[in-house]
Amino acid sequence: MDRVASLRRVAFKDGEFDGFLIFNHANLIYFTGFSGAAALLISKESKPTIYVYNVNYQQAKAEGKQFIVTLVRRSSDLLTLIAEQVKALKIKNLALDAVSIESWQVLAKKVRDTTKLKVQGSLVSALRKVKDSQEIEFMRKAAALTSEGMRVAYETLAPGMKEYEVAAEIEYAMRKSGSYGTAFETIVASGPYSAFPHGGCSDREIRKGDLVVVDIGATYKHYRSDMTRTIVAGKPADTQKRLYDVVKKAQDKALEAVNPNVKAKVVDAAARKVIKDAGYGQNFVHNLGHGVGLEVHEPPVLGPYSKEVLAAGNVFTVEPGIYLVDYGGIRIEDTVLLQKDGVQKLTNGPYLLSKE
Ligand SMILES: [Mn+2]
Repeated sequence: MDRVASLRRVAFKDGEFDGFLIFNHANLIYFTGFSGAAALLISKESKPTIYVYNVNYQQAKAEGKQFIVTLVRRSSDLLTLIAEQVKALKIKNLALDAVSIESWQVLAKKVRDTTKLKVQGSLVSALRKVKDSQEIEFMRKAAALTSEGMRVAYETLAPGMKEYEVAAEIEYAMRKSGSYGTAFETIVASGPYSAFPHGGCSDREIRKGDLVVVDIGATYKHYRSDMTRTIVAGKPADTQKRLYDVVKKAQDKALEAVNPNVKAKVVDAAARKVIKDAGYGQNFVHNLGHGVGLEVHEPPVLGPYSKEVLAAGNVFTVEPGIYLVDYGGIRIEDTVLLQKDGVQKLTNGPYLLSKE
């Protein structure tokens, strides 16, 4: 309910809006605490209304005590119910977080005599960027589960195994320790596939000496985590070690640059400089990092063109990489929390290129 109050504060303060309609799934979880709502209508004073289909109605009544729960019957229609409520509450300027073009057209038509619509999702993402203490607690747990998965990755990975077998062991370990599910599709990308940042996970057999990029995430109570280590199956070669040291140094430099009020692009540049100076500037083909929370990719973006300024309460990844086509790739990633007094890693694991 606090979160609804926060949105009211930022959205209604100067009178630009007197209503806010939430459609985005992650935003609905953020405000309601559960995943069954189809929409949420927040007005200035009255209790917020959540709209739910029959399948989620009982759960919504049980878990959504601070909301008016409106059932969307099969004979009725979500946008009609919302339009009726918007009119009943005399909302004149309605902000929406996100909406399909189709729904926009239908809703705009239904309220055309009474209400102006405007998409203003950035107000919600600004709130979601700064995690509260409960969110941080859940993200610490998700990160601990992810770290456990990585521990098992080091333990299991060996030449002769298929990529999916390693993924299965990791996912099983995370799940058994309490993960609600994977935060995204597990990546175990070996040999030449490690050179593709989103190299996936296939039935390829891992060979001795392969670089293997392991990019995994657990979920806890809707909150996600994201972590990568690159592991050599067997004994690492000198070139592999040299590349690894560059990527590790890039991550260290980026973390040194992180503090409240620093521009995200400055942090990206700190990592990028290390990789560029080593001669691999062209091979770091993605942003340094991204926010994590209810979604695995959310604001703030840490990249060369980012306009974000980092702030206490942000949770994001720091994940430099070097990718050499036909050779392989190396990425090191941790999910970190920025607090007033500095940055803290939420994911924890060794920076070892091999267990040997
Ligand atoms: Mn990531």
